[in-house]
Amino acid sequence: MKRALITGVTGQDGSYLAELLLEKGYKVFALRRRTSTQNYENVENIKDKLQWIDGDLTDLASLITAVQIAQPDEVYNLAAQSFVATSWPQPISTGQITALGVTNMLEAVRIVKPDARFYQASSSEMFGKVVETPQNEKTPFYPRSPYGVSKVYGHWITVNYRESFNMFACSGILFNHESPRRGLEFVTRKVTNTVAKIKLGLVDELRLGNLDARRDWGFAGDYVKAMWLMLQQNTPDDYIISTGETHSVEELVNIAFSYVGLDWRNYVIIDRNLIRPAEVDLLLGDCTKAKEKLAWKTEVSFKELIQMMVDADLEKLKK
Ligand code: NAP
Ligand code: F7E
Repeated sequence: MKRALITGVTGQDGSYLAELLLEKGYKVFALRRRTSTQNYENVENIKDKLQWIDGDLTDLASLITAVQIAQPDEVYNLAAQSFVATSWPQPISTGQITALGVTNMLEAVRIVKPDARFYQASSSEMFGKVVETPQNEKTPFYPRSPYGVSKVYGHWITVNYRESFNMFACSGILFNHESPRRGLEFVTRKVTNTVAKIKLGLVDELRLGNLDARRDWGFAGDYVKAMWLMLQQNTPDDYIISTGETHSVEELVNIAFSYVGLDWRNYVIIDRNLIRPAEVDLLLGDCTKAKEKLAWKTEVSFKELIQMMVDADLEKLKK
């Protein structure tokens, strides 16, 4: 039985990845940080099948202990302060978790179980003010937020541990991916959740920032399969994971409102407080390498994804 340690299991990706690894017969160890109110919403169905270990990405001692307990064959480092907008008011804690936290996790693995395979959750936010379109594994980074800067550090320290210590360390550069388990403050879920509330007569407006921003949005369930595939290869490497399509926030809004028979123009209000200090205007990924080397592909279209999320929010709210 293979053993995996996942950080960030209570988040969107961690919950899908844990399900995938359990299905594959892994023993799954889940790092959980202490919070006043524990939130297991995303892992309710598998909570009792996971081996929980208390720890925090900013606490190296806890990570060393976690690796000692788990003795993992594979480590998936998904934990992060992942909300870009929060990284401006909290740049230091974002750096401590999302940047230095990666070194802490790599050190724990290097010290206790250096032959474990390591996955780092890197991000298309590293491309920021893009220098070319589409973006591929060789596109230079130009991050636009403290979050993006932190992810660039996490990416390069992962590459550096691979080159310095010969560790099997991979960096997955994932473009935006969403699902009914997405946090409520990210734009897709904010839109689908509010559309469902409007449809049910619970609220009558949706406040948004920049409708012109464009993202390459895919389905999280498809993307965690790529994480696993990266760690099954003969050699460690870095891969772009994306759909190869880009859509604006306005298109997202239009699809969600139209799906429930409403015109978005009657409900959306532009709130200048939601405009970011520096924006990432356009992301579009070229995942040719992942398609060819990992035989990975995305299975859910953008429209299907948004409709799936609206349906799930309607169902949750009706309950
Ligand atoms: P998410 O839903 O925000 O989940 C983040 C997870 O990290 C949560 O389980 C959270 O635990 C945990 N965490 C936060 N701070 C921690 C700390 N100090 N110690 C231990 N755990 C901590 O994120 P996601 O969307 O699943 O994304 C997973 C990873 O991929 C993140 O690293 C993110 O930056 C990266 N990424 C995401 C996307 C995307 O589009 N989703 C794209 C590229 C890269 P609590 O429950 O305690 O808060
Ligand atoms: O914003 C615009 C906003 O917060 C998308 C994280 O998972 O993906 C995510 O980061 C776009 C931005 O995601 C609102 O300005 C307009 O241009 O959903 P988001 P993100 O910043 O792209 C990357 C790949 C990650 O790695 C991150 O961890 O939508 N936007 N109006 C809005 N965004 C939000 N949140 N709320 C609005 O009201």
